[in-house]
Amino acid sequence: MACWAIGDVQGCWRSLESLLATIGFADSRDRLWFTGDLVNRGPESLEVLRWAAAHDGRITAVLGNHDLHLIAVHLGISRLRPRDTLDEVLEAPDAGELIAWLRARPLAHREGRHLLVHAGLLPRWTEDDALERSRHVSAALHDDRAGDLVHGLRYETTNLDPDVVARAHDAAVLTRLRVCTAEGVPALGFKGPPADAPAGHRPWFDHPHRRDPETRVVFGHWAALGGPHLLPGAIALDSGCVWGRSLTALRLDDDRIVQQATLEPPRRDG
Ligand SMILES: [Mn+2]
Repeated sequence: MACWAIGDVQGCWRSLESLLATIGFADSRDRLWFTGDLVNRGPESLEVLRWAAAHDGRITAVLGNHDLHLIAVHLGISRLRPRDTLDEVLEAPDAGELIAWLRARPLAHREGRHLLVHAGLLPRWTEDDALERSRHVSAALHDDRAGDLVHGLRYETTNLDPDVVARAHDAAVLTRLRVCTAEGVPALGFKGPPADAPAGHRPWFDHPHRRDPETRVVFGHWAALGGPHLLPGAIALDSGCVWGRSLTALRLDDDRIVQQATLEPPRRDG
């Protein structure tokens, strides 16, 4: 049995299929972790979602910002944006089931010494904090607070239940964080490389933090980081598949890295 962690797929089905063949993934034996953002920007989000939902028992996927955006559009809270490639999912006969599957994914998952999240943790958060916040966000996503939660996430409105606003903040950190101050104030709009971070901000994993020194946080989301990278206490797996670079798999037992050069036509509007 092998467990591989795979970076941001973003609808790049052909690259994923080829990577799975290269690592010899067998669903009778192996498991896969996904860093989230299974969908959007790439051409075949529907195929990726159908495959993932059909292999539910072998897959641990956390929610990314693009996954939450799809949920928000499906709920009628957000509209599609010009660069989105989600129409095929939304118009599919099984859209309801696929998006229900996505909504049931966590935002953080821990096994042994690995913690899986899409984006990152604030310096003052422990692993337990991240998991507890993930559970609270998931609970809100499952019930009638889902609309308010994704509304709060999208518009950062303050006229909502304070508890829902707090959940939306936690969800934004877990799915969008790249850089923050030492006090844990994130700059969520920043997408560039670390050298270009706003004054006083550093990558979330570079700050002194409260995490267990034995834990390694497996994350994606930050293509401009130029991953994959084995960092102190963290593993960056977004290697920019949808931007014409590659899709990365890392075997959690021994850090073996396998990459598939992108098979999709590259997006140039990053
Ligand atoms: Mn992302």
